[in-house]
Amino acid sequence: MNYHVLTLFPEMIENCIETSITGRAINKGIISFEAVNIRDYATNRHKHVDDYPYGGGAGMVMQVEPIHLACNAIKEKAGANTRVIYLTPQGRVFNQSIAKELAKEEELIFLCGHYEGVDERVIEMDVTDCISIGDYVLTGGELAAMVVIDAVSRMVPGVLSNEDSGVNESFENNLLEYPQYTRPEIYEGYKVPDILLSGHHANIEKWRREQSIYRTLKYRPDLLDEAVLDKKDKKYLENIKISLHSQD
Ligand code: 6GU
Repeated sequence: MNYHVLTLFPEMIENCIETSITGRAINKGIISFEAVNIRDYATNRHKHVDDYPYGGGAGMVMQVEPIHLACNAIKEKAGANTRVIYLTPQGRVFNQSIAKELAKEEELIFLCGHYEGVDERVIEMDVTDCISIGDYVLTGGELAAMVVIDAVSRMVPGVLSNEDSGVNESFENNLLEYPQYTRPEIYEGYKVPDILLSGHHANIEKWRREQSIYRTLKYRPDLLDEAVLDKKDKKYLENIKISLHSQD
């Protein structure tokens, strides 16, 4: 996986991606990235990349030309059909299934906007996907690009050291993850659930499954509509729904 990030703040991307698991994946040669400074493609003397909006209004708009030139330069290496993802609150809301889908690509171009956004012709000419990371507004697309890159990278084979750790986790099958504990067994009176110390694997699996369902019902009931549940799961769910109702 090769990421190309178009940005006015390349150091923001570099600092972030070179840290932790994505940094290790770069060192292992599984992923690579380049942060491309859009300003390097400014054609005017002052290296301006933004201007006042036609029709008036607040703020500045990023110009089409430097972005288009930068995009074309990247596509020379990455291929003309490389997807160009523009991070914008107007995009499709990012989720785990989009992360998995993007992880299948070999090259991805991310465009980070600033100011009041980019000239609409960039979207018409170059952008293939618009992605938002949620219903709030950021000052720029860099953090959103990093969120997407992080989530996509961990779906690229070989990035996670234990391949398993990408399977039994939140949003897999639209269920939240079960709670985890490690030593010590008791901390300031707070105990690890007995079942996890029992050594009884089938019971532990059952408990974890039920915890996943319970948490999803409690914190993200919207996910349950899409969750794949078997007969036992459904029975458990009905029972906890009844007992939660009797509590209110
Ligand atoms: Cl992708 N960009 C910006 N600027 N703000 C956002 C966003 C993206 N997603 C949510 N808010």
